[in-house]
Amino acid sequence: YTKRLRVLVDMDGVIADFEGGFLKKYRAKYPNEPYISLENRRGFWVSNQYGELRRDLCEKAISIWESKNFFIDLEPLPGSVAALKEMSSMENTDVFICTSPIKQYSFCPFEKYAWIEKHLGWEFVEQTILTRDKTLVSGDLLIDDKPDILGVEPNPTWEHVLFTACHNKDLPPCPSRRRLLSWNS
Ligand code: BVP
Repeated sequence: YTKRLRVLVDMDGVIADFEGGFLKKYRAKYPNEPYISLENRRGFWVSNQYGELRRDLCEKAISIWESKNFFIDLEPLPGSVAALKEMSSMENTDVFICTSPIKQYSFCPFEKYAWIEKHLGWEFVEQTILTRDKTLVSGDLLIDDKPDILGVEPNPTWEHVLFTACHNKDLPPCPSRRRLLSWNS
């Protein structure tokens, strides 16, 4: 018996370009408002940084990802589709997509499944876990761009591999945590 490797892969910021999709639709909807370039993004929460820029921009930012077609229109991040297909074709390896939907549930959960079918195919819809608490999901690795992944389970089974994104690229190096720079390099 060979132990299988279970890899959990986050969606927004790891396989789907949430930050790029957000900025494009925000600038289209609010062409006269200030914005934060991807180069200057700091901190996981887009809404927090926009709220710090000007108080009312927090809700304007939120209105973007709460809109219909926001999640389905996201572009895949470079190399992500090929990497997921290649990983799932490897021997003794199970790949799951593990993603947290936003609380406004009108469009996001449906569009996440539709995105996965569109870009990765039906096989991956079966491998999809929607949860607001990733500490409850067991796996060997969790590839995720969020620096702090917390929940009710204090000792998750997975090792968190931090996927580099515009908002976490300048975090002080943490020797105990592995990083994945991109799917291509
Ligand atoms: O569905 C995404 C977008 C949303 O949180 C979810 C993060 O999921 P994971 O990547 O952890 O799986 N989201 C929400 C806000 C603000 C809400 Br108020 C935000 O600033 N950034 C963000 O990604």
